[in-house]
Amino acid sequence: IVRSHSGDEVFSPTRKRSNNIRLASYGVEEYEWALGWMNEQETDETISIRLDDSENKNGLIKVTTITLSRERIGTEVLIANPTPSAPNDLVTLDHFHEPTVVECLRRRFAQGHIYTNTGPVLIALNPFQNMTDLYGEDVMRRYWNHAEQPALDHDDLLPPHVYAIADNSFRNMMRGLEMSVSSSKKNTNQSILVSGESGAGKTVTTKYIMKYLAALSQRAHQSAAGRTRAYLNVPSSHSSSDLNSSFSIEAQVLQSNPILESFGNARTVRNDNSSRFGKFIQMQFCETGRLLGTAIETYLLEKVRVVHQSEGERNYHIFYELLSASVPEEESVRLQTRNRMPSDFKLLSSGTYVRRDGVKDSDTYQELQKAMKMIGFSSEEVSDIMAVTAAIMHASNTIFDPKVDEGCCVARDNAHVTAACQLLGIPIDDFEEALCFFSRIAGGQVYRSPQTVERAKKGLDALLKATYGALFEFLVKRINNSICGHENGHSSVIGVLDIFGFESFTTNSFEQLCINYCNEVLQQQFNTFMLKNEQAEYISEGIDWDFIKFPENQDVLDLIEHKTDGIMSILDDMCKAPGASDKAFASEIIKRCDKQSCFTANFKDTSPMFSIKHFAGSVEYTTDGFLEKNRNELPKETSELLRSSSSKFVHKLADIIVDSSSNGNAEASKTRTVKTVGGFFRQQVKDLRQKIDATYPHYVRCIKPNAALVHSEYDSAMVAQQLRCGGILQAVSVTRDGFTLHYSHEDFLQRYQVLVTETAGKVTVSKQAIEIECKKLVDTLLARIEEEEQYHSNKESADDLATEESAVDTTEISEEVLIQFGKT
Ligand code: AOV
Ligand code: MG
Repeated sequence: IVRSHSGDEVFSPTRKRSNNIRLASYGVEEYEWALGWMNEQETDETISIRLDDSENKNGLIKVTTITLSRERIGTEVLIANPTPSAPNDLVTLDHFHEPTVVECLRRRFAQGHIYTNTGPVLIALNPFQNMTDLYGEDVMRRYWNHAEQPALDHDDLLPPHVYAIADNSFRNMMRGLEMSVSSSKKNTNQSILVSGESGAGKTVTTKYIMKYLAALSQRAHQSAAGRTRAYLNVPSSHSSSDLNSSFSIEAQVLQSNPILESFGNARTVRNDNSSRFGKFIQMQFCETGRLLGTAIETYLLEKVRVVHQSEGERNYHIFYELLSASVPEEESVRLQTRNRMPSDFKLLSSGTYVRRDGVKDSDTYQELQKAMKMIGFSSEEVSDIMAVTAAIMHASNTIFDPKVDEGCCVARDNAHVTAACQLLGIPIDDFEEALCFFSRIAGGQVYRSPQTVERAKKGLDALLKATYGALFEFLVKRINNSICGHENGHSSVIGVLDIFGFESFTTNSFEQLCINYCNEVLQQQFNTFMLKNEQAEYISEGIDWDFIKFPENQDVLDLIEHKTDGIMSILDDMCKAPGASDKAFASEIIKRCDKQSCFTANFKDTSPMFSIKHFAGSVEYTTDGFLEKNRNELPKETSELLRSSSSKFVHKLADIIVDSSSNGNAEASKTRTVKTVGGFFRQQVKDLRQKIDATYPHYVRCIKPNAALVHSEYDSAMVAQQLRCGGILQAVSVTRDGFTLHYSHEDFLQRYQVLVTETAGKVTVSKQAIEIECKKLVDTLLARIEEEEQYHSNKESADDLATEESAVDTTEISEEVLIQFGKT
């Protein structure tokens, strides 16, 4: 790209590219590519580049001129796109490589465009500021009008948006449903897979998708009443209140969010409203496009947060909400939390009490109450739920006094313990017995032994975590009971996935292994769909095509999930072995996995570690705590304690605990074979993959532009890391060089025949005949495009024509179509 004053604009590496991706060290690294200009006075062998320092916030790079051999072009020097270039779809870039994508996204971000298409993937940059104008009902309307009345709107190309993705999935589903009337084979289910790291905007994006789909459903309902098909030509004269008529199924589905967020979200270092669980929301639609219900599946709630939070983090929002000013006096009296502060409770004593994002706990408390009502929780249920939550808070303040001889007892002069026992409906003596003693059966005899203070504290933590986990599981089931459509009553599903992104911290444990395993599975799905299948199809169609290499991660998946020699199976075996330890587990995996190329073992400071080379970078895991975390055991005494409660609700929670625990009773074990946390999660991930494979997927990659969570900063290195982690660039290369649209001859004719008057109306049946028709159609279209281009070039040369109304801007469509057809 020749810039008249200073030569070509190029990207040049400022230093050697590092392969070591550490998501935890945001902002530390400087992006290794810088923008520069190629000077005109270059020789045959060398080029000289003037580096631009405007990108460097620290002012480290001064204006410098470097001279490089010409051979470096393509590796160390990459040609950039013209400066104003920041297209809606990166597929259309002249020069396509990582730095140019990073640069385009930066330009778009600076202009307030947070959404960018890259072929079929929508990139969403977190704006870290309120973008009310971007999501209003008028904007929704523009998107569905555009899709429904393309003939009227064709000069108004809408920018990329999460609404467009939602709209597209809905229309794909409806088109599929229509076609499935004639052929039962068509798959109508869709999925929208939202990914990205913590704080990138997945949950916010998911909520906008749900909101848009709910609004489309309302439209379908209204138009069905008017005997018009929803997704066809419907006049858009809805008032804003139409979109939110309370207690409709649409409104109820949206209200599941505040409940899940109060109980499942917390402030972390990276995000003030971080979801500490994954979710797959399956919205079920009938053939008219009306929402019938929604089934929510959740994954891996982070239970340890209930008893421990790192510095600068909070416990789950609900605890602070229960202490906020919005709680009515009689309620706080009942819960014995009146005039209490977060600092009064051990489980909230991390020292961080407020949210930085300005959201008030008193407001979210009110939203939660409203949501529970709308979903249909009875006032008794709400009061039971709040009682257990408050009991968990009170119980965390239990103090164990050591006894003179042996063991310990619960300090009785503690109002919190009394409150906890009252709210849980258990006598304080039983509470003490369950935590301060344990029983063993030997030789048919029951032996009762005292516990140390240390062990009693551990038992209490286990009780609090298990109870909270069961409460969360109860809430999900309860919400599903209300909003889930009937099993066979729905025609199609749009699944929206909001799940934890790849994680790599300074210390990584069992949770990170599970999360990263899930990401490997999703990455494989993405690779397979975007790259493998796509290219396999070109080859089977006999198209001349250079196969693009893409990262295969089956070896990593085998390493983790192999039935006998995978890390997870070895862990499960070790959990069953009596007296096994984390160290023994480490030795075993080293023995059995060491030969695998993506595995490295290393003992560091006596703590056994192993590294896995994930698709997004190497992660080092420490095996400390793996066995305990995977076992998910709750001492029998504590589950029996909850069973002895006078509250029916607490019994329900005890049942949930027993059912999900690995040492559950024989009855429960029969119904579920997988009992360890890892085993259960593996099964869930497998089911998820199967569900996704049975859908047409749409992808949204959320990207966090900076670590400071501010709207004004764009950290190129951080954005590049996230692009690499998502494998986006390889995928885009395929779509850029490949075919974005796939039609069977028949569908192609059906869709485009109308554009060519001479052939319109003809019905052709044989494959050969269809092929002939398609060829004719393509030729005619190409001729028309050429005519149009001619018109445009004439137009450009004639100044007075430039402002003419009739100059419809179809250049962009024409080029795209031309490229497609040209290739065909
Ligand atoms: P996450 O879901 O990806 O993180 P969130 O969706 O919770 O991230 O987004 C984090 C914060 O970024 C939100 O609370 C908003 O303040 C802001 N944000 C994100 N998207 C937008 C948007 N489109 N418009 C305005 N603000 C936005 V995690 O659940 O931590 O993995 O675990
Ligand atoms: Mg989230």
